[in-house]
Amino acid sequence: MSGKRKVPGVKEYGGPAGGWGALKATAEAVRSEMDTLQAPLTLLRTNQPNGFDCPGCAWPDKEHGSTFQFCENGAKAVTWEATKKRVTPEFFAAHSVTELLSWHDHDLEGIGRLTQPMVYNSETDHYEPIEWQAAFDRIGEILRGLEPNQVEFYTSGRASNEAAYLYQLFARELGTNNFPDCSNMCHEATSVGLPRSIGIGKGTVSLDDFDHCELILSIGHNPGTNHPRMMGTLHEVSRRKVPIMVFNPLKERSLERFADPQNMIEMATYGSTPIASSYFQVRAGGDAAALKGIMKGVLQLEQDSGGVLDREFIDQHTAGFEALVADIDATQWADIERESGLLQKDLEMVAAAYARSNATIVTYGMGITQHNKGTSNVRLIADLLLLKGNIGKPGAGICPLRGHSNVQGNRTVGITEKPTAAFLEKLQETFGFTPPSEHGHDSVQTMEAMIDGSARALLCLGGNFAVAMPDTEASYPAMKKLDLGVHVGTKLNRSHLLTSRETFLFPCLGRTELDEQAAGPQSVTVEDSMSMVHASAGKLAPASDWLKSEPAIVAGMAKATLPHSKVDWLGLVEDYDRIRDLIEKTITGFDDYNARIREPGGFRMPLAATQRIWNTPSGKAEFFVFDGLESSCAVTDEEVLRLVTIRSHDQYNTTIYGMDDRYRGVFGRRDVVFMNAQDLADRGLEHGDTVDIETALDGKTLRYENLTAIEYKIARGTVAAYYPEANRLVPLDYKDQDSGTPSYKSVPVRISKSA
Ligand SMILES: Nc1nc2c(c(=O)[nH]1)N[C@H]1C(S)=C(S)[C@@H](COP(=O)(O)OP(=O)(O)OC[C@H]3O[C@@H](n4cnc5c(=O)[nH]c(N)nc54)[C@H](O)[C@@H]3O)O[C@H]1N2
Ligand SMILES: Nc1nc2c(c(=O)[nH]1)N[C@H]1C(S)=C(S)[C@@H](COP(=O)(O)OP(=O)(O)OC[C@H]3O[C@@H](n4cnc5c(=O)[nH]c(N)nc54)[C@H](O)[C@@H]3O)O[C@H]1N2
Ligand SMILES: [Mo]
Repeated sequence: MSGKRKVPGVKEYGGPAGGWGALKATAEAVRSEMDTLQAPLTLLRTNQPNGFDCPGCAWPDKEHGSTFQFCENGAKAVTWEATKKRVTPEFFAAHSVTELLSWHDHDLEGIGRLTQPMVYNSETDHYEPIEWQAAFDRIGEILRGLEPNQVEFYTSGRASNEAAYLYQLFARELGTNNFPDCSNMCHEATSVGLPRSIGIGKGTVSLDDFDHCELILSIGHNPGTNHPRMMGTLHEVSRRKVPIMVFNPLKERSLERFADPQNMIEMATYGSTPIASSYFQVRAGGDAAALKGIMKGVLQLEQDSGGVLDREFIDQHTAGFEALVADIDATQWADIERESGLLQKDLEMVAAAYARSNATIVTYGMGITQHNKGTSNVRLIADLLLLKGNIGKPGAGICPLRGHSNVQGNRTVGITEKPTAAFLEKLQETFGFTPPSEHGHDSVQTMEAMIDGSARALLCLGGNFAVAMPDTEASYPAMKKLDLGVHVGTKLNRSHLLTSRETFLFPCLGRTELDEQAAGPQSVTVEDSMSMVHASAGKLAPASDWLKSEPAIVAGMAKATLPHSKVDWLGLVEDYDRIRDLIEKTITGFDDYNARIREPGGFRMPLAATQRIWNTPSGKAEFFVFDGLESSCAVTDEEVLRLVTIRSHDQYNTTIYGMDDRYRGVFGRRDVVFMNAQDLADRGLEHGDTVDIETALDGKTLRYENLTAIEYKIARGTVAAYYPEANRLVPLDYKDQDSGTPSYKSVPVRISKSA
């Protein structure tokens, strides 16, 4: 940020990521949210064998928490939930819903934990307390009056396996597969793309592989903020002198330099460790071209000197190699350079490193999936790995960084709008009702059905659906058209205030809290990014005596809705072992579920591809030909930029912990757009100017006005603004056609000085 003028709240950050700044931020999170006596013990129980799973992210734990792993953003997630602040009925009596809608998202969640079940009274415009049973009965009455497919069952990926399993059972017994979930906005491209390439929709690496890899390609993720415990791993890898090559349009500090708070010497000397050995500022949406460039370089090296490809693996285990080679041969360097924004010589350098490495891991996140061609991006990563047999080999593999702490587990236990016939048969066999086989709605389809009026009820097991979804101008009013809204949550958010004709707000236990049922204290289970399933048990006294667990709330609604149900809902909630027995019966991979989660660290779900068993139609790993170079839509107009929407360091998705983004040098504000110096100059703009952004797509033009443009180290042609505010600029139908994932990372926009 060499900007000539001073811009309020914008100041270059010179230090490494992590370090003392991270410790200071943790202390601040504890001070502002928690009882200082309780905090240290609670934080120490994070990710410990008898403790709870951190609600922060889905990165696994080394030997499942034999030592305490410090993590600033994990601490923020824990203290935010374990806060001493409370939202009481008196609070709702004092503030109307209309008034609360004018509050900032940070302040809404900041008032504390929800404490009692509430119902919206449209005459007074206030939320009022209601008894649990009365609420369940009324919900049952409304749902019975609707067609099953008029009801949408949203899940945000924090729900436990047990809660999610009961939830899908409820929906399917009611008669719908409408399961919009946060995964539809996140790693759906992985869930759709990877099975086509390697036969499973999950990553293939385990933490051990990072101890043996010889190269890491890190594409489109920001671990210092979003998977901070991964920084410990990258730090170790870097100290082993293993190259880490980063592809990201923004210079992210944690990928440049990191001081590990666990490392006493680094802390004492204010030292740090470089993370990226090379940093490539790819254009947003330019990854497909970059990946093709790397493959072109690899194939050239094979031609020049041989011995680069794993021929034996390709012959024995893959299909479609020749077609891939033909496509890469036909792709011209000039086109690759134009679309990726990177140079041939740089991509050839990556290819050479890849050719030399005997074990490569590719890690990736939202920079790959949230594009028009997100599924193709994922498959191109698989192509690159398959060329050298880097799947099912120690130290190698594909590593999608999942989002919510149990988003992967939710999918495993049946939260999907496209269930397999085998799973539905198992449900029928086990429970004796006929589940619907017709596919249901994903998140975008749900919002479309809400907008056109065909959806009448939305149940939300966590999350902040309307705010997380694209096109705010359309999504907010759509919430208000429903007959019924039900929100199960820990904290108040905007979706709760976009009230339907009847709206219920249910406070639930969080991960940190003791869950006491008839059979005693309960554990729930979760699955991390590396398919490890383990138990999680909170110890804190619940935020209020009224709270119910998520399984209990789901069971309460189901029982009240389905008078002739085949499921013993309340019996299941008495002892979660009974829910796990049913999961074991109906889903493969959970053998001895109850016994195995009692082992510290839990167990790993079966991952066929790691054994080089390919559950694809051909029985082989399939190379994929992407005929094109664009991950995004083609932009030919020089004026048009690509907008990526990103997370600050002080937020968890739609939860805004604070207004700073320390590593990017933004403090006390979020109304900024990051721009390349040349892109500013080309528009006659300067660092600090007030600008308007508008979409450059056919159809409705979406606008976001009065942002401050700031000069940043970002690829030319790419601009960035914060999610969720920038969702007003993402059209709902602008999405990956294969997976339905909204293209949150590549919206064509124009930027001009505000009038
Ligand atoms: N503290 C914290 N932790 C979180 C979350 C949080 O909000 N806060 N969210 C959780 C969830 S649900 C998720 S899904 C994950 C998200 O974790 P990430 O995947 O890291 O998510 P983002 O911050 O959206 O953006 C990722 C990075 O992609 C880069 N990028 C954008 N466009 C492109 C592109 O076209 N190509 C490439 N190569 N890079 C690009 C951005 O510059 C940014 O650095 O984190 C999880 N963990
Ligand atoms: N523009 C843009 N939009 C995006 C993205 C982006 O990168 N750019 N990312 C997308 C991604 S990857 C995702 S995953 C979605 C996230 O979408 P969601 O998962 O819907 O959103 P969150 O902000 O994680 O949900 C926050 C709320 O969850 C509730 N909550 C917290 N803990 C618990 C709990 O233990 N139980 C229950 N029941 N509720 C709880 C609280 O009430 C809190 O207000 O957003 C998507 N939207
Ligand atoms: Mo996510």
